[in-house]
Amino acid sequence: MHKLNISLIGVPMDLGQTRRGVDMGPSAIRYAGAVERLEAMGYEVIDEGDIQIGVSEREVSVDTNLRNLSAVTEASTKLANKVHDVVSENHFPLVLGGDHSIAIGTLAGLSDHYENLGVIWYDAHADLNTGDTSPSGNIHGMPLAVSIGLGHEKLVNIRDYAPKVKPENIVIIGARSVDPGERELIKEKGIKVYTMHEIDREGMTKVIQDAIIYLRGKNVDGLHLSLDLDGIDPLYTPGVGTPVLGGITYRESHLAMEMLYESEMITSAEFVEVNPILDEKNKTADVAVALMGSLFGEKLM
Ligand code: NNH
Ligand code: MN
Ligand code: MN
Ligand code: MN
Repeated sequence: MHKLNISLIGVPMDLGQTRRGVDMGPSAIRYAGAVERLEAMGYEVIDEGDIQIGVSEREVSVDTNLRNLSAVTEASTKLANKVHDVVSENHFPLVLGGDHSIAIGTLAGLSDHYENLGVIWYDAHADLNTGDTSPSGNIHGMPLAVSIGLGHEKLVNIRDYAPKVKPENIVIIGARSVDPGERELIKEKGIKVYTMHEIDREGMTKVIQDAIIYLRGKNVDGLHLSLDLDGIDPLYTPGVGTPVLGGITYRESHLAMEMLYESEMITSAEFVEVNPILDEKNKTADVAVALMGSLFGEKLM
């Protein structure tokens, strides 16, 4: 991460799911001091402002069960173009959500800068649903499937190329709520998953060490961290739309971020699903900012 300038991009998106309030995530994370925290560590931070999201007129569609497909496609395309520009300027893109559907845009903007992009998906969920397997029709449960080229063609083909990521370049960490169709896809595509079982059993140190060795073995030339705050236990991050008990602890998450910093592999990141309306005193945004500190190399002394 070598002190690249950081471009902060807010994405006030809530159309990928049905709980209101997650569109205020970028404000909550800025309010929690993201810019100041990173500047205090010596980074130059450029706040690029927010991507404009279309109004949430309830989209009724006849040919798809995907909620708000057009509005999500439009916003994803704008975000993708912005992320693409930021990387062209050799800045580090740090994207603030917004629900996790925004990862569709982030990855679409990133991936054509790399031959072989890797992705760490830190999440209670696998986000590998398609229209056929989704229990909800919510696009925030689909971004990882879209990035490997599966799902609605409008989403899959943003910026006119697909797929964005190879399934074998993906590592999921923290999974504990996986739908049947997702489980099948994980097996079929050989996607690497560290569930809570492996984290409990081997410890976060071993999990991150293994993940790094695995991704180095794939010769990734860039590594995106997509961090869904619901990956962490709702004890620490209650302000998320779909909390799942039994998650990663606050300390384990810091350790994971510190080890990722030490790996010098991370080239972009996003922090998603912060919903200040469901939160307790901005706790979840505070955790996001604290974890950003560790991801960018903040030392305890
Ligand atoms: N798997 C469920 C779905 O597809 C829930 C997804 N919710 C998330 N994903 N928050 O990270 O609807
Ligand atoms: Mn510059
Ligand atoms: Mn997610
Ligand atoms: Mn999740």
